[in-house]
Amino acid sequence: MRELKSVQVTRLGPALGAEVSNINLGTLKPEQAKVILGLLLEHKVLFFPGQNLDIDEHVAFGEHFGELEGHPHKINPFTGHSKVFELAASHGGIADEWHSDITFQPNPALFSILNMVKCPSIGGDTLWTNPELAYEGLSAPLRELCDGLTALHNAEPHGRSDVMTIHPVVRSHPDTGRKGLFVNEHFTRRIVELSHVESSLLLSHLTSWVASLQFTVRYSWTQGTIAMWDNRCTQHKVLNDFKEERLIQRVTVMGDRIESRIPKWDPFVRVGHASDTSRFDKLLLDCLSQQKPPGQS
Ligand SMILES: O=C(O)CCC(=O)C(=O)O
Ligand SMILES: [Fe+2]
Repeated sequence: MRELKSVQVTRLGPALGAEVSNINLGTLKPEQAKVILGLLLEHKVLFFPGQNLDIDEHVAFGEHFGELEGHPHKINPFTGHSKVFELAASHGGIADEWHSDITFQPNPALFSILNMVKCPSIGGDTLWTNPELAYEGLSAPLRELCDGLTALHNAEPHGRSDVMTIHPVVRSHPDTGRKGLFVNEHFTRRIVELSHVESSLLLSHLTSWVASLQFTVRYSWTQGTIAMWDNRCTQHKVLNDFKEERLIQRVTVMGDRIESRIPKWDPFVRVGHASDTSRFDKLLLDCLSQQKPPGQS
């Protein structure tokens, strides 16, 4: 109990993010895991500098929060650990587009827990943003429009365009009830109820709006830092501005359940109306034939 009281929390900005010290994640007790969950709800992304966990400690830390799952497409022979996903910059592992993790699956990642194994002496910061603030900052008519829409996400960045799902454009956090935008630059391809042209315009607005600096926090790494974020109410991206090796390992807590929302409108499909622009609707049609949108039986 004494150890819990001594945890120190320093906010890193008004939008989100806090650094937590005076806690040893390698010997975490269940009651301390509860404290971390409370802090995560409040700050959305937490940083624990100076932890220097080995792989087994990293996995054990993650298991306090639920079931872990390796990355569905990126197998990392290096770690030899099925639950640990690794990104090495020297092998192209730089996640430099805004995203939340694994949104191309019906049940995306809940929490991600990153170990900064090796960081460049300068550059390679990661940014997180708060999509709840971004949603709240939209005009009332645009919020209302977005509330009734769904979007197609797929794993095209991993060469798997065929792995796709549909999520609401706005989701409510199950623990806080706060609504946030749930479309991202990396995995979201199309708004289901809009035409291709309208979808591109709206997605481009929403994905750049969510990245507005006032909603973000930027973290400069030191080796051995653990970061943990809630994918239900954040997005992140790495700044690709470094030359030296940058190596991260991540464990992913699965189990996100996105509330099913009945879209206000039908999908934009024009069956039997083939034209030059039909190719833009192909992915949507393929997806709809694979699955029904949320809320439709
Ligand atoms: O390397 C980073 O800072 C973040 C990489 C990333 O997107 C992830 O681990 O989910
Ligand atoms: Fe990520």
